[in-house]
Amino acid sequence: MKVVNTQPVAGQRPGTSGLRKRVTVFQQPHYLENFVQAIFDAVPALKGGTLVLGGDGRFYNRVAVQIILKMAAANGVAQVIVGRGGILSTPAASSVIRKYAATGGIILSASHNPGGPDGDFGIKYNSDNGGPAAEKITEAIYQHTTRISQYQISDAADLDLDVCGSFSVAGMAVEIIDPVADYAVLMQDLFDFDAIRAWFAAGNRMQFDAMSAVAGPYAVDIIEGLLGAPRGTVVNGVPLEDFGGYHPDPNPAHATELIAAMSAANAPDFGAASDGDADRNMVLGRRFVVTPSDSLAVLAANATLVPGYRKGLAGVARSMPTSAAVDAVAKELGIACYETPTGWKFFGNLLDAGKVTLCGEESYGTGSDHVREKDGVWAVLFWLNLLAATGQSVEEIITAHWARFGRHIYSRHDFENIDSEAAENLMTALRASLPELAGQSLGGQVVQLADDFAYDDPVDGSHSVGQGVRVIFAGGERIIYRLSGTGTAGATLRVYLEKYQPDVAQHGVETQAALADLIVVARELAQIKSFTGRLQPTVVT
Ligand code: VG1
Ligand code: CO
Repeated sequence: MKVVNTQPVAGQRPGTSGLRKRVTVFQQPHYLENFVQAIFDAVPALKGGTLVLGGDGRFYNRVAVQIILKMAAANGVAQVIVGRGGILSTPAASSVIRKYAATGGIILSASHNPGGPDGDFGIKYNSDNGGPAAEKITEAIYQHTTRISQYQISDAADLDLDVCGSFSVAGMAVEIIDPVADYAVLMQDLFDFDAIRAWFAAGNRMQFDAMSAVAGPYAVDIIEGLLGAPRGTVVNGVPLEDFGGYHPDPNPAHATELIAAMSAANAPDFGAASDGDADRNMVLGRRFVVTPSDSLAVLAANATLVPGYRKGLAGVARSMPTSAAVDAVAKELGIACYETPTGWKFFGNLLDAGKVTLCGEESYGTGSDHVREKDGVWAVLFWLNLLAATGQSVEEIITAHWARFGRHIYSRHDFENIDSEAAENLMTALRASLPELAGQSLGGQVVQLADDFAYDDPVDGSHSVGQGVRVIFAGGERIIYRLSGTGTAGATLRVYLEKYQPDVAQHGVETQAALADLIVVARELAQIKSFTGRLQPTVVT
């Protein structure tokens, strides 16, 4: 065991989901070690406890796993459970933490950000409930990084990560597990695998694009293996350290191969994709895109068709920028609907307290109380179960949903990699304009409420401020502005746009056309062009 002298490195405050930086930043001497030591210092229970460890397999994953194993041994961790090859999807890590009652977990991922030597890396700590550590813990970790002077590490040899079994690193027990097995068992508890198997056997076809990321092994084992879908149903199913050079982000802008396959004349019945760490999902019908906000609402409305949710839902939750489609379902079901800040960590308390069963975000994230992360493969299996149980197509399910609840027309416009100072100035000016906005008419619509979203956690009473500017109109239209907390270069301004359309005759409209007026108002109100020099967003979802 060695004690290594070190100095604080600036900028190690975790963002929306852990610490994300360029790989080259993580490769700087002591950079990773400082942050990992700060985790051990901020969570004393890890001493003598069990730690779950794994990541999405991106470049630097294996190096980081070896370093963390040696540091865990030197910091007195009793046992580490690692996925074979250093692999665990984010939802699988969450399920393993819960199943083995671990003290916590370290997940190595920069999620949907590109990987490779010039790409991004990330690390985050999850607590014993399996979910992202609450803000007070991430803040404590950060505080430790600002005053760190030493870290502890063993000089044990590297462990072979590619064989399952029980091993030891400097006297600490290490259990290398199959990354898929426990997760696959959990999925079989929740979904009607027989019905889905029959759906495939009847000749229905699917394409699952794992985007050369960590969902590959999960999707292959579960969808092609247990559910009997034909080989080739999962494409890009082998995780690559650089995701083949692509953005492993399941949205229409980045999952272009899948969009093309689902638009073809002989398109499969169902399409799906997931992101770098397999917690996000996109689902598609034949020539039909489903927005994540609608997906959450449909899962909520139809949950009792699925064995794991047959008893109904305790409540639902969505992040503030996510559309109110699920609110309409909750109202009809007579259950509570919570509105939280962006980021999965805010769902943890609600799930732990049994206040909600399903939750989701507009950013292609959906999940339930089965784990404490959003879960891409779970969402896809939920949809497969609905397709099998109803015999309907994706388009039929969505259009029937709109007919029943109205359509919440929704889009997000991202302005990526803009100058950080310009982005801050834009938000400052916008916030300053809020007090005068209510009652004003913009583009013919009267502003009902304009504020900077703050959240009081109903379980632990914690108060989170500055969670996004919202401008809500009397007719229900909403414009939301936030700066991303997951990017690694410059700033990303996210503009979220929503309009409610109850009239069935109008449900077929093209999204951007239907939102055109609101888009103009949104850009003018925030003076996007004058602050950022940008006329158009770089990504539209
Ligand atoms: C984004 C999404 C947010 C999501 C977060 C982590 O954060 O907007 O909804 O929870 O990514 O998802 P931001 O701060 O960039 O808007 V993942 O799959 O990157 O862990
Ligand atoms: Co992710």
